[in-house]
Amino acid sequence: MKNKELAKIFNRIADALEYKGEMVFRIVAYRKAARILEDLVEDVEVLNKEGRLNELPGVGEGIAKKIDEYLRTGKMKKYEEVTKGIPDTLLNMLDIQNIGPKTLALANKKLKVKNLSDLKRVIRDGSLAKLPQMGEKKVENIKKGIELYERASARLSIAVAENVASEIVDYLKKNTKIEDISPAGSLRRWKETIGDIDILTTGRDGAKIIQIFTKFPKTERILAAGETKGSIIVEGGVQVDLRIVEPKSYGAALQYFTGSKAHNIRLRNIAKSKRLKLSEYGVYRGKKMVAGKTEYDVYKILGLAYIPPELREDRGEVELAQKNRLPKLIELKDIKGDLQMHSIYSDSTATIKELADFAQKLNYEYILISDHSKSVKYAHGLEPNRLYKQWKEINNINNRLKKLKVLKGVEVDIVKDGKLDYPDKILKECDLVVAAIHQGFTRNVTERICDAMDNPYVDIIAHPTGRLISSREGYVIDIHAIMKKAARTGTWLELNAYWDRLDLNDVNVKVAKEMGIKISIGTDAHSVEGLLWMKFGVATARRGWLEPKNVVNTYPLKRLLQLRKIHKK
Ligand code: DGT
Ligand code: CA
Ligand code: CA
Ligand code: ZN
Repeated sequence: MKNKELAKIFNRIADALEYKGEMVFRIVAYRKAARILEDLVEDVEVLNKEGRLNELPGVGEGIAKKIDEYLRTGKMKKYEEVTKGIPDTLLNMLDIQNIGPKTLALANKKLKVKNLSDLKRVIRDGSLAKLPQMGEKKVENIKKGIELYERASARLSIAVAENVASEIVDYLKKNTKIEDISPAGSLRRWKETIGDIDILTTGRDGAKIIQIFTKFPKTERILAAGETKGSIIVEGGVQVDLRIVEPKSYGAALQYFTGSKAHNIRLRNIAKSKRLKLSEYGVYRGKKMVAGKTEYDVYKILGLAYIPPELREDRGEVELAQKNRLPKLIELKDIKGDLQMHSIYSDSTATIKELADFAQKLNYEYILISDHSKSVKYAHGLEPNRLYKQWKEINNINNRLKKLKVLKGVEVDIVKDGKLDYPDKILKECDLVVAAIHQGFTRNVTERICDAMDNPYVDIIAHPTGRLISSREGYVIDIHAIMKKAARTGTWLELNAYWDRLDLNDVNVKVAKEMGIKISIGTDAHSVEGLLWMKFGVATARRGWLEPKNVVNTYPLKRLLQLRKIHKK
């Protein structure tokens, strides 16, 4: 399938145009085409053959022609034309926060910056700061951007890691005689980013299993292949470690290799205090093995309740397990609906009907359509008349649906001075209102969000910190002040389940719970498949110790709507 390949090319065209200082509206079409192709489930070649490219929202004639040209000839004139003379290493740097295309072009012209190490050099020797309109402060910000960029590119997103790991697990199940198998490490703990993927298994012929493992079709390099351990690099530069252990040690090994290291250290100390020895092979009293086959046995003999992997970060879970007072964590099956998603009315590829049909398959009771409001021009935000048109469509769909209710909502923009992008008259008519910042990331964001929470119709603050895990640090805000205000006004805070946001994060969500704030998990889907991101939201909620009662979208519809702050006063 050439979908991803084409998406990359369109993104590259947009990068190059940006670098050349082209007008925004010329760039938007390419970015949109890239996004559509990334999300597209059908094969773009098939669509093209059947002459159905124009069915894709946002694919106009110009883009369709370019897709066809590329599929027929393996080339795209426009791409070659706009990227001519600009090295890839330079365009890659557009992903660094705080350095824009203009600065990059200037650095290239005046200081011959062609790649990241050039850029670091001109920062070190002070020459970047001396360029017109630069200065120390801007350079300081670029430095921070580079740090984040390097940190993020060294680690994988949970979504990518989970995908790779499940492919490998399936491959091993199909091609070898393994018994038990499970991911371990940070992946099993559902951390938001993953350093490397650890997989653990039992099986008789270790060497043979490892051999087959190294033949996984996406293997790029074999780092090690022994009898109990294999290590490979797969496409995209991801390292995967496979370990084979004896069945009687499987639980102890799973416990050990799941970590975290800090959690394991706590356990080892508890073992010591009970005159036991804990290792990856088992729990021993003297020479006698007293536990190891299952993780439950290991925790039990240490006097602990079973601790779910998402809690194993030494954040107080060990103490509670000793008292048998661990939280009863939320599970995916507790989720009764999704409270953030976009439709084709703004910047998504999915129609409301498609979203509703898919939500029914997920056994949801409700979904909230929350398209962007009018000021968010780049996302085709809705003028009131289009919102009303959408509501009519929702009414029609609801009339036909049996099990699911589509809720009318909006992701209303918090504009300059904390005002909202729609008047109360409109917000009042919504079933639920999500509010968020999408512009003016540096201007008194805390005050603006707090002002928005004073509005009785604002139910949810979406992605409260605004970070993007791979590329953006987030707004300059006082998250504690925002939480205090949320607690006082009864506003719910979102845990955005999109894997590059996960915002609020695990740590903040735990604080919010302790402050009595209710959390709303929303996928912020921009396509039908985006609804499946819910699992990353729930995993992060579990890492933040949330129970079903802390999360509003575990409640049945009637109760959910009663929980709105408007009904509380
Ligand atoms: P990552 O890969 O950086 O996202 O994080 P992890 O947690 O997967 O770490 P990794 O892959 O280095 O090791 C997997 C697990 O093995 C880790 O969570 C705990 C365990 N482990 C590794 N090295 C040590 C160690 O030196 N001491 C202890 N107690 N456990 C370790
Ligand atoms: Ca790991
Ligand atoms: Ca590892
Ligand atoms: Zn948003």
